[in-house]
Amino acid sequence: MTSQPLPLSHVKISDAFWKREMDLVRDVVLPYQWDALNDRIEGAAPSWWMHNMRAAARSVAARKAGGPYVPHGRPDQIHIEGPDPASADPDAFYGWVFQDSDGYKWIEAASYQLALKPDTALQARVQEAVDAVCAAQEADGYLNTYYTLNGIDRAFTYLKDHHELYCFGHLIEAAIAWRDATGRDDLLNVTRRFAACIARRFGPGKDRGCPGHEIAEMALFRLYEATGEQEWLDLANFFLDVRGTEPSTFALEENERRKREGLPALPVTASRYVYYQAHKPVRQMREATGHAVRQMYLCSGMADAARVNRDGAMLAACEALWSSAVDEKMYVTGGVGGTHVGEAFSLPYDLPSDTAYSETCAAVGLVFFARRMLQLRPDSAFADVMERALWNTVLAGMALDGRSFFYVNPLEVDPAACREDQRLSHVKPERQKWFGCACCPPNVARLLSSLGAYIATQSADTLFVHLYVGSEIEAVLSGKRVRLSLDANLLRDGVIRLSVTEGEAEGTIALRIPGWADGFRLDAPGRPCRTQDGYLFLSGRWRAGDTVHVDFPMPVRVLTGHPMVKETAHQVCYSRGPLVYCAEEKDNGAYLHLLQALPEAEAQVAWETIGSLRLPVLKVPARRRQIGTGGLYRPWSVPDTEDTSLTLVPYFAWGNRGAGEMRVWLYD
Ligand code: FUB
Ligand code: ZN
Repeated sequence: MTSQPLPLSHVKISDAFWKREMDLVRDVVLPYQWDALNDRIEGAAPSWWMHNMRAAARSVAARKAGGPYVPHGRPDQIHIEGPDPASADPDAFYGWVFQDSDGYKWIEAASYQLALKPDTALQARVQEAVDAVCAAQEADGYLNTYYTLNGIDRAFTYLKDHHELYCFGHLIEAAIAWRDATGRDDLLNVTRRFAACIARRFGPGKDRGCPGHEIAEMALFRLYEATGEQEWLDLANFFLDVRGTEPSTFALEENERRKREGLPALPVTASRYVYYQAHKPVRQMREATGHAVRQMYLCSGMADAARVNRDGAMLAACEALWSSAVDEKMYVTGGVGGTHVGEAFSLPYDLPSDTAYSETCAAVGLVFFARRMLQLRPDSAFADVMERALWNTVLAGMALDGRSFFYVNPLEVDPAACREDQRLSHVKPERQKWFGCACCPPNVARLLSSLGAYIATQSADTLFVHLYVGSEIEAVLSGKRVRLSLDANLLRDGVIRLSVTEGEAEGTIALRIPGWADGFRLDAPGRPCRTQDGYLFLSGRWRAGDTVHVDFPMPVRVLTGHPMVKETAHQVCYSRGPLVYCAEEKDNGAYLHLLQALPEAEAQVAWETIGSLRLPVLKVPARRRQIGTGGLYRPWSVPDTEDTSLTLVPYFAWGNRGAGEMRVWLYD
């Protein structure tokens, strides 16, 4: 029994915490990011997004008027360093080959906000962005500013690294969101024309090829489901089926490039492309490998394929990849990607805290994958991970004031080491205003703005509630429309109240039993109830006024890592509900590694203000090891310690009070 997310306009978020996050995205993050896309933020790395769109539009217009093609001729670079925007060549491309995608994500995020609440000023801004994209489209439908400006004859010749299909995927997501929010199909038509241009080139009996950075797959499934147009389903399936087959399309294109550079050809075997998840046919994949964001996006597309095509072999691969990613390679914060070398998954159980990569986008991708697995097979294990990634790493990616961002999400930080030690050069102890490679900030914006699509999914006769985010939900149960009010505040406790506010229908409401809950107390007199796969299935007739209460007790939990995780040996971390906690220097002084947790001692919940938020912190009895006297190596003796009490803050809120040390794992 598969299920579908509800339309965004059918889930009105009222939750005290999450409503603020969503409003922050609308009121602060989107305007800020619009300025970033237009290179108007002083002291921040330029985005070049609007610059590149306008330059491409001029190039296209000049040719439409009969002028010659004047490429800037650097079609082999992955990044073109720009000068100060004020002195930039107006007709040149600057930034990464995937720069177009930043603005597409912004259009998508802004459109989700428009779907929730009309806003003339925001809509006008998005229209400006949409118009800029439409104007940059080539006459044959091709749309990518990097190749338009640097050498259109090289389009589609280096899919492995040059991200045209990645930008295409983000364009699809933006176009559907914009159409759904406003009814305007300008961007969707442009997207269809680009999709048709791609489908003329790639497909059975045409060129073989697939995205070097996945996302087009899941986006094409969405395009197919949004339009019913078969060709996009065919293209999505083609990209998945070609991936990892012999001879490797990535090797073939790499060899073409090498030939141009006078270099000898490389073997064309797929097995070399583990990093790109193109080392074997996708249905044979069992281990999460390579670049973490790519892997998560591929898994999301595979899960869509498993559902849409009812493909059992694809589902088996998804289940195995899920288990590899989540049971062996995920941080306690729901982050994935243990190594900064290639922003990638490392070996099973290799989860270093200080050199962690745990890119914000990879956690966003894990949320995408989890929701798709839930659509295939409701199992609370998927929702537990979705919630963990969302509440911890995704939220940590953005400052509480919405004005700065983390790309990398370490579990241990020493700002001095980050400054001095090259091995930590990727770890920023403070959130940044923007990035030259700015994939993460707009990814957080689009996920938070579409949170309603993750809270619940529905099948013909069942509404599954996966996330306890207070909201007003309009669902269809066995063909009948009902309105429900979901009351929750997980910062406070695990008490959930679900009431029917309008309508009458027969069917089932399935409430997730969170993995963090210490059992549950259900109050639903007379309502037939059973539990399965971590959900509480409540069935029967639902009428306005019906109310169900569930208390999911939310004790403080002291966690330890799997014994094979070397990094967490003899360490513990604290969590409560979906939140993982960490110690910061601001509350606990420097040298956090000298702290010794006392896991058996009781922790207390207290409320403190961080930024402008009242948040639950933990007060935990602990000991502080004394530095004492003696040299670098000393005779062992029972360590001298001093009793102390630690203040632990939610991981998502760390780094909002200036730079300082931070640790999630404490020695026990
Ligand atoms: O390559 C596009 C995006 O930039 C990736 O998803 C991120 O990991 C960063 O490399
Ligand atoms: Zn990113």
